[in-house]
This record gives sequence, structure tokens and C-alpha cells, in this order.
Amino acid sequence: MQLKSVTRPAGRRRALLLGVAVASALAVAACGSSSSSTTSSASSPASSGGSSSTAASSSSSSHKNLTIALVPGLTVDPFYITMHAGAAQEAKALGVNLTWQGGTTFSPTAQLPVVNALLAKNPSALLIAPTDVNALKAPIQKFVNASIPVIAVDTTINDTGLLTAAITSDNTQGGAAAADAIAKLAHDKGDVAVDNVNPGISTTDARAAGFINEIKTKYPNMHVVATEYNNDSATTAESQVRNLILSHPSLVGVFATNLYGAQGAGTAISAAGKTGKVFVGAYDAEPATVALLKKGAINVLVIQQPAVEGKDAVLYAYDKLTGKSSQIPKNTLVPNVVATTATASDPNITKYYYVTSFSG
Ligand code: T6T
Repeated sequence: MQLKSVTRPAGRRRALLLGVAVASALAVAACGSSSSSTTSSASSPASSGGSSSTAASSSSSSHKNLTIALVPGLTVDPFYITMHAGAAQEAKALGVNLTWQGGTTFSPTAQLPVVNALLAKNPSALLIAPTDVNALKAPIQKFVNASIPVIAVDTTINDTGLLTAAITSDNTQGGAAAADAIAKLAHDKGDVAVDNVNPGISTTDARAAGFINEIKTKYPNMHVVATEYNNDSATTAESQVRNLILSHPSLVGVFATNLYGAQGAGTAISAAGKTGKVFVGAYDAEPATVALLKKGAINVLVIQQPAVEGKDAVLYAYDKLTGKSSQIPKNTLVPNVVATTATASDPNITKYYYVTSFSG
């Protein structure tokens, strides 16, 4: 089932079309090309369509000196690998250079040295998935002070005034969708728990809040009995969910807010023989989580469109660097796609599954 999407402003349509190109070029349909993004703008978005397209085709050779740096939350996560693929496709189409550097764990400790080293290289623009809403503010401020525009992609920081734009999935909606799906399977009653990453991550915090709020406001006979933090570790998530099963006999559902939590929660449910008894709603579609979805150890997967996010981020950076700032939406919300065990092999769903490698 694909969730409601809203058409982009006319000036963004070229990005949408490029999304199609990314999906075909990768032959994996990772980017959810047919969906569009909702955008809102602090300045006014372009009212006349196609100007980026014209600029891209006429100027691709004259912008070879532009280097856009993409710093993911971590480099080994299929979500960010798929984002890289979308960004690289867009950079190629626009004739700009794209660099990709990051840590191998999702933490400010791993990300800060990468970001600080990048500043010395003076890229034309920085695209970043900040690993913490506060810890990345000071380094991002340094880029802004050096007149290097910064676009947040996926996660963001608290001080959004520093950013040229922010692109993310509809995280609140994704959490609420998981809550509704679990409630339906559990006949609107019982205890549920959240397995989150770490406090201070904008995306996963919003997903957890969306889930908890939906349960509290719509399901009076359901109760959120615990929130655990797994530090982006599937192994930790697995042992947390095993413990939740033991300590909460009325547990009917677990919401895992990202890919590693999903792997851990699904594995725990399967190992404990709780498939079909404790329902799992979770985020992100890569081979391990899709396998768990297919066998019913995960019941619902909220799938994002990271290639679309990466592509949009490169386009907005290009617009900023080529004098088209008025075309850039301040906030872009990319819709989710929700998969269930029943739809896991449907081509309309599988085209959104993430890639696990990209060497662009
Ligand atoms: O869920 C994605 C991303 O959106 C989130 O910000 C961090 O975790 C992932 O990368 C999945 O591991």
C-alpha cells in the first residue's frame, strides 16, 4: 500500500522524473520513483516549472568545478547506500562532482572528525545526515561561516536556521502507521513497546513520538509499556526484545524505529516462537528485514525513499550554487511506503527495497 502523496511544485518536477531514471539505472527500483514529495518553503518556491532542467542541460559542462560533499549517518547502512546512489545519479545529470565520506557507526564520535576534515577541503556545498540534533550544530555553523551552504538530508539539527534546506521522510506519519497496523493485528488491545536507536536523532525520535501519540490518542485499551535504546545495534535490539517478551506477558506489539532495530526485533520474535502473537512494526527494507517480513516475524515495514532524498539534496545544492535559491523548498517531506507480509513480494513494493552496495 502506498500512502497518500502530494504533488510537488512545478519547479520540482524534473527531480521527480530523475527519480525514475535512478530506479531504472540501478535496475533495483530502490528509489520509489512514482512518489512525490511534499514541500514547504520559507521563501517562495518557483512558480514556473522546468528552470532547473534547462539549467542542467545547458550548464552541465560549466559546473564541473562544483563539488558537493555528502556525509551520511554511516557508510555501511543500506539506507544511506541507496541515498548515495540517488545522489550520484543526480550529480552526474547536473555535471557536478559528488564526494561521499562518513563514519562506520551512527554517532557524533564517528561523524565529527569526518565533517571537520571536510571543512578543510572547502567543498562547494555540504549535504549531511546529522547523527545528533545538537552535537553537529557547531561544525555545521563553521561551514555556514565559510559560506558553504548546508542541506540536512534524512536527519536534521535543532537549529534549522543554519540550513539551506532539510529533506526527510514523514517520520511522524510512519510511526503512526506502524501503530495502526499493530493495533489492527492485536484487535486494539494489549501492551506495546518501542525499540529506538538513541535519544537526540531527529528521525527516529519523531517516529517513536508518532507511534506513541497514535497509541495514546486512538487506542484506549493499548499501553506503551517501555521504550528501549539499542545504540543502532541489531544484537542489542534482539536481547532487548527478548527481555520485553519475558517481562511483559501482555505484550502484543513492538515498534522498531530503524533498520537495525527491525533486524533485532524480528529475530527475537522468531527465536522466541512469538510470530503471530507479538506483532512487529518496523522501519527500513533491506534483505534481512525483508526476509523477516516475508516469514511474518516482522508484520509491517515502513519503507523510505532514500534515493529520492539524495537526489533532491543534490538538486537543491546545485540550485543554491547556481543562483536559483528561490526555487529551493525549505522543508521537503518524502512519503513512506508501507509493506506487509502479504505484499512483501509485490513488484509495486519490491521496487522500493534498498540496495546494499553502490560503487559510483
Ligand atoms: O532509518 C534510517 C534513517 O532514516 C535513520 O535516520 C537512521 O537509521 C536508518 O539509517 C536505518 O538504519
